[in-house]
Amino acid sequence: MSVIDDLRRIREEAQGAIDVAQDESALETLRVRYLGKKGSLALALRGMGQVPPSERPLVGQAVNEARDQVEALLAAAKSRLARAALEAELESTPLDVTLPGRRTALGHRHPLTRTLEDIVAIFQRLGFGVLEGPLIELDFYNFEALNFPKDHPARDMQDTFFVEPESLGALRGRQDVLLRTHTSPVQVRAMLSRRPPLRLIMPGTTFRCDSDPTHSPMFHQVEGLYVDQGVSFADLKGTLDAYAKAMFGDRPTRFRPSYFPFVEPGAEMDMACGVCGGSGQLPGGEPCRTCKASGWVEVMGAGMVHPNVFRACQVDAEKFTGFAFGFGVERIAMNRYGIDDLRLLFENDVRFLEQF
Ligand code: 2NL
Repeated sequence: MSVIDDLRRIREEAQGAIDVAQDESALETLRVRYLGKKGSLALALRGMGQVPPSERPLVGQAVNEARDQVEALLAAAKSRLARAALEAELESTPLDVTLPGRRTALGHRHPLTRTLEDIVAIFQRLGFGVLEGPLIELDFYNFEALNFPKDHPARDMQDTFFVEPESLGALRGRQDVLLRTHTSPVQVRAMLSRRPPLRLIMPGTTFRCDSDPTHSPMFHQVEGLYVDQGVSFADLKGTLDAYAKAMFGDRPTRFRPSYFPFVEPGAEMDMACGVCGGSGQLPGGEPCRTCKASGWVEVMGAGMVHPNVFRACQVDAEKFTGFAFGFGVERIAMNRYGIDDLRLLFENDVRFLEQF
């Protein structure tokens, strides 16, 4: 029976070839040669035409058996090769599992960011939301709406970065585009776009023409605003005292009269000096340099929102009152981390930053 003979010959030949195959691609070539659509077994099946019908089931069964056997040989060879490859790798590249791992260098947040996040968290606990706004502003939001007189020195090119009218694209030619000098324009935008009650802090980057060991042309501020019916100076004192105690520890605060065009009355909040404990003197008896022997350090400026500001921001000054405050973030971070030159904060020298 020639088909059966063919099948045996094919199987024997396949076994010989599979036994000596050296890699998986050789096995694949053999699989195609014997089991493929145009392979030896397929060819043998064509001989079925000559097989008498009565013997066809028997021959069919023999073809199936031959196919199963070749498949089994291929599978066995494949796992033999995989095992051999693994053993070869284990012998050639010894792996020392006792070696300590390589530590990944972890970065950390910038000291200024950490300070800012702590401030924000405290005001959030006191019920304030957080709002941000554009860094490039219009004179209206940065000065006009905040009751700055037309000839106020802050509006001078000496103090404020104006954006070149040639570089303004759609706003080309305008003389009133500037880098915000404080975060107050965000509060103006908040009052114009929302209705009271407003209880918001506005952290962010601000810009002034100033550069020396204590001034950077780019710096950061947090301002806050609380507008509702019946907000009083007592609310201002209680809120800001609670912030100062949460941020700096349980120390006395005091409020002194001060002037800002956007508030009336205006005040400066001081806190007992953390270095001399408020005495103005160091243990040795020499005067405390941190508070210039006064026993107090400035924490922030604040005041009741000026009626002119409410008018410009379309808040009904007959119905609503509000307090606002503002302070710089760099000075707090420098104090906290003992940094003596503000510019170090912005040089991004890793040798400096990794100390915190
Ligand atoms: C300071 C003092 C202050 C404000 C900021 C403010 C904003 C609006 C209305 C009223 Cl829209 N006031 N902000 C008020 C008082 C003081 O900042 O020394 N900042 C560094």
